[in-house]
Amino acid sequence: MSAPSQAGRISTESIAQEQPFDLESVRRDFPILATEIHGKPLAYLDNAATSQKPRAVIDALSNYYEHTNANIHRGVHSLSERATTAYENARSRIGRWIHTPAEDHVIFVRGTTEGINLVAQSYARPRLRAGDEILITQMEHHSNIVPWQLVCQQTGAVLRVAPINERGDLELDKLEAMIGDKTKIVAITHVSNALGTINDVKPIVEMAHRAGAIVLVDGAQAVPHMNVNVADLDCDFYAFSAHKLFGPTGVGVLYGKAALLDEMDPYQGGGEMIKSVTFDKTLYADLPYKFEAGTPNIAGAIGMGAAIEYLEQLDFAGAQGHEMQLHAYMVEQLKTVPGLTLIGTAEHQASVQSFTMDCAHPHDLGTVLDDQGVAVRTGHHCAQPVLEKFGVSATARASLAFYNTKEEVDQLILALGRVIEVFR
Ligand code: 7TS
Repeated sequence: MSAPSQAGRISTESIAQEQPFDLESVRRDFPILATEIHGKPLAYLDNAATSQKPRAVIDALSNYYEHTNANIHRGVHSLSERATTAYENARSRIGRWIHTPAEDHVIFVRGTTEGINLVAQSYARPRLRAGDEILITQMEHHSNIVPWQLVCQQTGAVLRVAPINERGDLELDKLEAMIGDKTKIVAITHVSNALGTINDVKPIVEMAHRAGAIVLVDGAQAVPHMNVNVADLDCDFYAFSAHKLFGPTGVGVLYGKAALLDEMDPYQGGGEMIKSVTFDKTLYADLPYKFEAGTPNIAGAIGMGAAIEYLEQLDFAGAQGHEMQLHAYMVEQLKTVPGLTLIGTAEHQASVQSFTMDCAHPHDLGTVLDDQGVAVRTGHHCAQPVLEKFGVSATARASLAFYNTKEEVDQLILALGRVIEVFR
């Protein structure tokens, strides 16, 4: 990861004392990292798919079910009040972590995918007209392509795609030239899951706003690697998932500006999101509840809050520094492997590296790596268009977190040597 980290975090009394980054002790916080696979120590290098969970998150989930479980925002009984407080505290903690301006909102959703679909259906669908344009980039995950294609089918709007160069960098001048009067929405990933490219989102937000368009940022791959500051980015929506941020699956967040959310109709109807209901008319609840129909993933939200609390007490800058160094080391080592081609060599890259080998299909390579205890993702990474740009249908992808070690990278490189022995 080589982009400058964004503005520092605000501190509040509830933030625990930060400890200097200590890799060995951090690893002990993640029980799964001690696992063996096929008799070898696990080298978990598939963090872009999902990250591992610290003990603090696992405990928060089981504590919730053991001591607090009740439905929220409903009962006057004590457990319900405790559950509601824990859920709302998690929301506030997440908001502080991403620097949500006081007037704006953090909405709990199932994850990045649901956050983007919410904006597509609640913001875009009622507003777009035939010929309006939605601008995305060539490096998007399917989650930031398909919801917009659906809206285009529903409204007659047109999906436009800003190109990337051979390294995997956005061609900013071309993107800028594509933003015009017809552009209503720019939806862009902060960090590419297939290439690791870190996009400089702020100037793109400025360009879009100058043209009167709103901006949604897909932050799924950014939040684990940098301090995101939505106030500074000035984006209109920012979506991310807890499970890539050391939290549980099935929960995530859509940040949105109040002025837009206020004007949007809900994405789903049901309990929890109303002020009053008659058969003639329903009045919706205030933000953010208007967008949280039904019983939410209460435990998940609390677990997501616990993940952020864990990150708050970590020396996150130290963790980032370690991860950046390890990424640089991994890339240098991968370059020494005969017949290996790096896919994605952008100037600013998060610790995600795709590659192919001339002797083996990525799936076969992944199987040999697994035999050696090394977990990487192989396939199209739900980003088929970007792989097509590089002329491949699949890659292997090693993606790091701050708990990974030099020894694990060495284990990957040795395992790639084994791939060569098996397939050459
Ligand atoms: N956007 C990006 C950039 C992603 O990397 C992913 C998941 C998503 C959206 C969707 O997130 P979800 O939590 O709603 O599923 N990416 C990956 C990946 O790279 N490997 O597995 C999932």
